[in-house]
Formats: sequence, structure tokens, C-alpha cells
Amino acid sequence: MSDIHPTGGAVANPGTFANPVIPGFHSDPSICRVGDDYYLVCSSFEYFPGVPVFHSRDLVHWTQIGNALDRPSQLPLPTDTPSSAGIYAPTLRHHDGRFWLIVTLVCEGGGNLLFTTTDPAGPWSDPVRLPGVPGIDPDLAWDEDGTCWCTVAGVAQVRIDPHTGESFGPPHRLWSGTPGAKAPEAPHLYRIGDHWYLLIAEGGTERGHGVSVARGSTPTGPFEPCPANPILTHRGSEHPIQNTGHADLVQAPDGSWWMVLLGVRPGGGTPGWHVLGRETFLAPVTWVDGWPVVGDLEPDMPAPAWPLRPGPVEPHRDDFDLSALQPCWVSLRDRSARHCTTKERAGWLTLHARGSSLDEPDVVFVGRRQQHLSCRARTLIDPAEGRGGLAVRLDEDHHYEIEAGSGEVRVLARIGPLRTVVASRTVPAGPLVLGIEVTPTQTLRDARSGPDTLSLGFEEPDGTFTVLGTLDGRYLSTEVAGGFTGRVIGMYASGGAVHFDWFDYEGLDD
Ligand code: 6LW
Repeated sequence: MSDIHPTGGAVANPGTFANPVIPGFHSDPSICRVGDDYYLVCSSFEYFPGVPVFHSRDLVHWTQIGNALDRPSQLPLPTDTPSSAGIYAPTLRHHDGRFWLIVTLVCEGGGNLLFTTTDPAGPWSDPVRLPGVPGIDPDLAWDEDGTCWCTVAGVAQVRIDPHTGESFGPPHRLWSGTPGAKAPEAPHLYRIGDHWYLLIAEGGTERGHGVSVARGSTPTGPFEPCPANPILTHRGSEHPIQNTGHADLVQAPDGSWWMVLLGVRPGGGTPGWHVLGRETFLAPVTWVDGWPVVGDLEPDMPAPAWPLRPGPVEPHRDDFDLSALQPCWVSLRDRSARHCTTKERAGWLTLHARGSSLDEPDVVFVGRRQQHLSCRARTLIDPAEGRGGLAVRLDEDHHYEIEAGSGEVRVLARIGPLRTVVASRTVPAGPLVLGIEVTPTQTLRDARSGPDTLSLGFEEPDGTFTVLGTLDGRYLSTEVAGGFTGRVIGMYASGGAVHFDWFDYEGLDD
């Protein structure tokens, strides 16, 4: 894999770049390079299609080229799959002329699944099941003689045949990470120079998160921990990027080394609320005495400042003129043409209700990740044949929505077990524009200030925007809701059929 000796003192040139490189709920990044092309995948949990696939030529600008799991035969998520179950922690590798993707499907009948393709944009194969590989966070690595090792959280390892899913022997414990640190997980095993390196996350995916590394002369160990562990953590620091961990390494064509990892950007007062989920960050890596040293996540910033600039995300308008939905759109657990189609009314997205509210796991929803701390979403809805709206969703128990139907619009809030109509207004019949604006907290009023506010409203016939309700964003944060996901903004149907002419998403961060 490596044409550079890690003790050779190769120095990456970090240049300047803005983090996160993939903002919004894009956790557990795994990366590989083929020639000049980088590919990266993330977890997708209860969303369908699953495992977003990104492409880049420079590690900084990423374009989503597809979703690896876009057919029910690849991703059979039962309707009762709770939020933050589903697809966890993929590993993406290129080996022997093919791309290999391994994930854990966390649900009844799930387990570790392996997929292959020659084109990461898809289609990907149907899954190969790995019944002999226990646990989460599977990694794939190949020895020089072609032996395939699957390493999982814990950290344990099984030899497998990746073509058939057969495993050979019981899992073999490799390393438990730093004594006293919880949750040794997210292992990735690499042959670099003379050593095998075992990179792991530990400390849990919350504020204690970190990255540690060990090395050995064979892929099966024994492994010697790096004396400088953790090689990356922001725990206990003032750094505006927190929870840093779950990393993967890649070497650039110029010989420099880089790490992709997850982190969060908490806002507001104490304890700090993060609302976009765990995002993908980039860091330069150098080698000292044969150990990786992780550089600054904000190389162009002299000191932590707030808000951080996110990686570039184009303003996004979707007119629903294409027969297939763009890859950024995700639904809950499944998406059937019967309930979600652009073919019924040309140039419109039509949703046919199944569940009657966003509280229900089978609600028909099409959304995209909120990728900016400050942003605006708008959609033109025709609710003549039903009821539906625009929502910001953290999970089925935490969401705000502006809903139209039966000649009225109303703002709804679901916070844990509480559900309420915040405000309602009679409106003239016919299509109307619904909108949500997210404004981050700039000045802390007191230590309890939330991270942001969400204003939900609609456009009057003269084009002015009427805010019907403004709500505290902390209730749509991971610190309140729990789990592994972030906010998703999108359209839903709660009765009959609703049509959406277009959807606009605009990031407003500086
Ligand atoms: C994932 C684990 C983790 O499996 O969170 O941050 C879990 N790390 O490695 C879900 O993303």
C-alpha cells in the first residue's frame, strides 16, 4: 500500500482548508484512494438509501456520487427499526481491482454485511453475510498472501473469505486499547512500511472520544501501543471541534498522509449542544519514529474561533424535474415508488401518506442533511389532495414541522413524549411556500442558552415571510435526543397525497 517509509520523515503539507470537509450528519468516515481519486463513505443508520458515497480529487472538496445501499435487497430495514439503529460504521477499501465495503446492520436479522463493486457510484452487489463475525465496526485488510482479516470493535479479529462470508476460527482478541479507556472501537488495520498499524477510537463517541494506535510486525499482532496515545483527542479542551475520533488514514499521491475523522461542533452554553450530528473532518498526518502524528484540524486558524467555516456546500435547489431523486435525498427505512415519486405530476415530487405524522416510523419523508449551522429551507407545496409539510427531524421523538392542509398551516413540535401544536393560521386554498430558518446563537445570554433557534413559517401571497413559531434548537440536538444521527430537513406527507414543486436549501454560514 505504501510507497513511503513512515520513519522516513515524510512531511505532509497541510496548506489551508476549511473543516468540516463534509458538514452535516456524516459520521464514521472511511476512505480509500485509487490513483488520483479518493472515495469516502459514512454511516446512515435508519435512513434509506444507505451509506452515502463521496468522491474527491483533493480531500477537501467532496461530491456525493451515490449511496451504496439503494435497493431493499441490500438494506432491508424493518419498519420497527428505531432511529440510530440500522447501518453503522462502514469500511471502504480497494483491493484486487474492486471496491469492498463492509458495514454492520443493527436490527433484527442484521449483522455484518459485505458488498463489492468496480464503480463506487454503483451499483453495488447484494450483501455477503458474515455470520461468524461478531460485533460492530468491521474493518477489512489483506495480507501480502491474500489472506483477508476482518477486525471489529473490542478489538478482535477473524480471518474470513470475503467472497463467501465464511470465517475461520473464533474471534481473536488483538488489543483492548488504553487501560481504563472505554469503548475500544472503529479499528482499521494497515500495512505501512515495515509494520502493521492498528488504529482505533476509544473513550466513547461523546466528549471523551479519541484516536489511538498500536503497531506490530504481523496483522494478527502482538501490538505495541504508541507511547503518545491518544494521538488525537479534544477531550477537556476549549477546541470548538469536539468528540474527535473514529478515524481512517489515507496516503496522497505525493506521499503525504491524511486522516479523516468524525467530530462535532457544539453550540450554546453548558453542556454545549451539537445539532448537525457527527461530521467528517480532515487532518494532516506526519510520521515521527514510525508513529503517526496528527496535525491541526484548522490549519488556517491561529486560534479556535466560532463559528467555524464549513467546507463548501453549494446552495441547493431541486425542481424535481428528474425521474430519479438526487443522492442527497434520504427517506426513513425504505422508499417505495408507490409512496414517493416524481412521475405522477411532471416536475413535482408527490408523497402519498402512510403514517399520519412524523412520530410514526413508517411516515413518508424525503429529506437532506442540515449541513450549516445557519441555513434556510423552503418548499412549494400543493396540499389540495392531502396534508403534509416541511420538517426538521432529529429522530421520531424530536422534530419540528410546518404543515399545510385543509386551508390552514400549523407549526408542530414533538419533544420527547410531548407533542403540541405551537401555532396555526388559516390560509387561502392552493399551493404555498413553507419555510424554516435556522439561526445559531451568536451571543450567550447565560450559561443555559441553546445552540440555535428555528423559525417556521410560510410566504404570504405578496412574498413576505410570516414566522408562525420560533423554537429553541436544543431539543433537536444529540445531547437532548441521544443517538448517533443529526438533523435532516425535508418534506413529508401526513394524509392523502401532497405534491412539492421544488425545494431550496441555502447555507448561510459566513
Ligand atoms: C460506531 C462507533 C462509533 O459504530 O459510533 O464514534 C458508532 N464511533 O464506532 C455509531 O456510529
